[in-house]
Amino acid sequence: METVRTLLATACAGVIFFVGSAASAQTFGPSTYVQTSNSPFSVLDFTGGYFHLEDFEDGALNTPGASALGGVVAGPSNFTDSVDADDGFIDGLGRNGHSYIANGFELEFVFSDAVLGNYPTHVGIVWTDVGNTFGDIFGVSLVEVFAFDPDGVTIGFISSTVGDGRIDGTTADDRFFGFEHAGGIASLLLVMPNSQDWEVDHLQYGYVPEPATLALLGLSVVCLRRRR
Ligand SMILES: [Ca+2]
Ligand SMILES: [Ca+2]
Ligand SMILES: [Ca+2]
Ligand SMILES: [Ca+2]
Repeated sequence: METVRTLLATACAGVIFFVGSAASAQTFGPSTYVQTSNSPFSVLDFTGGYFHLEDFEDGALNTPGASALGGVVAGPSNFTDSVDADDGFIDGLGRNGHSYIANGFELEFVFSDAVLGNYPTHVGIVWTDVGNTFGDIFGVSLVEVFAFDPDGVTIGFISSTVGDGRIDGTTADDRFFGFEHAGGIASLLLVMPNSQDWEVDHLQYGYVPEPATLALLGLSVVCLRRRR
């Protein structure tokens, strides 16, 4: 019994330490993306949670629990840079699909835990075009992606050079950026210092209930009871 008590006391001290320490997100990409199966999230099991993918092909951002600060759905047109497969053909072009165009230096996607039940543990986006860059090489430029937790703390950051020197819907340069964070991701901020007409597509977000988290919650309850 004494051994059990010692083990439990050690475990409880560990729980308090773990719960009190901020964790950073795991990052994914930038990686090539011409169709949904290129997503690193496509191999994950979201059973018991949820997964939503917005490809904008119905002309609207309307998947559950996601909204945007800035930007608008665009396409089809000779300059639309949708994910390649969205128009039915993987042919190096996304002109006949729909994308989401920034219309500014920043674009933020925000997730609602009230609608979703839980903040997503996985969030990703495909950067499809950098637009008319200035003070830089035409159609090639630095992009920045930030992930924030429910407290507004930055938990992940990826920056990379994206673009193929064209703005007319070519897809070889399209890149996936993603984050995984067990504590939840409340928003995704995209920043382009050198362009205002850049495009993204395939906003995707999911929640995986983690057995480790559930076990930790159970242990936390035991610890709280012991402290009373
Ligand atoms: Ca839609
Ligand atoms: Ca295509
Ligand atoms: Ca699309
Ligand atoms: Ca492109």
